[in-house]
Amino acid sequence: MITLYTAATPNGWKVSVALEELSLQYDVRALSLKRLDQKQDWYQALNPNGRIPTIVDRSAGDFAVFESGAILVYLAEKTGRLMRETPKDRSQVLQWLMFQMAGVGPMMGQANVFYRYTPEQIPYAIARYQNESRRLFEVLDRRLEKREYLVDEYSIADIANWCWVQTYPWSGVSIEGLSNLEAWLARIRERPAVERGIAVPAPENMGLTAEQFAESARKILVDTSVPEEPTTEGEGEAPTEIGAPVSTPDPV
Ligand SMILES: N[C@@H](CCC(=O)N[C@@H](CS)C(=O)NCC(=O)O)C(=O)O
Repeated sequence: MITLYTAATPNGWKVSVALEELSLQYDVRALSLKRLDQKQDWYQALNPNGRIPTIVDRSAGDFAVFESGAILVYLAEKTGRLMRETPKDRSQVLQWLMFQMAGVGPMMGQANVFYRYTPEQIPYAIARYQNESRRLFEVLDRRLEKREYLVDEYSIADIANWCWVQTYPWSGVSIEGLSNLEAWLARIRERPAVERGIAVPAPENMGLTAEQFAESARKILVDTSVPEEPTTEGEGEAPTEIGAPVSTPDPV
């Protein structure tokens, strides 16, 4: 059994999609990013970075893994699935996984921050992160020419990239003219495990309108001081007082 600490964001979905694809048994602890659950001591003992997602593998001596890319590799190695076998193929899966971790995720995340959440509009920052995201989409599109998946067979590299790229409208980045990318987005979307994975957790944000979601995300960024309600979720002793985070939380 695996415990997944998560929230309804692309980095969280990467793990719930992989767990669904692998038919692994897991239970979900939904963290409220707005309430800063991720900054609590009990959680940072599992994830020193104070962000979601994290897994704890109960069948491996309560082994905790943080960083979504590392979690995907851990799950692939645990099951021998969603990863290619030869050293060269495996390297290619890792290359496209790292491409997501170091490029697509951070760039789209910053595009979201400047396009959606900052109270002040900074055109240079918006353009910089949207253009860089679009450039990365073009790299993916070229890679997917005559390929169904990034390393030919569906792998953790596809899961990682797909969970971010499919949120392109939220980042305000166009996929116009990128027909290989568009076909790949649709192909993966059809997978039942993906459909189940992106419905995890039964999120606080689900059922919100786009405007309500944006407002909630803006509050995470701008109002970082005091939680509105006490922490009741998660494991261990929930402290009665929550300190201000050391840095501005990043909602996605
Ligand atoms: N590199 C990390 C990034 C994790 C991350 O940025 N998570 C965001 C949600 S997608 C988060 O927890 N934000 C809340 C915060 O920064 O406090 C990973 O891939 O696991």
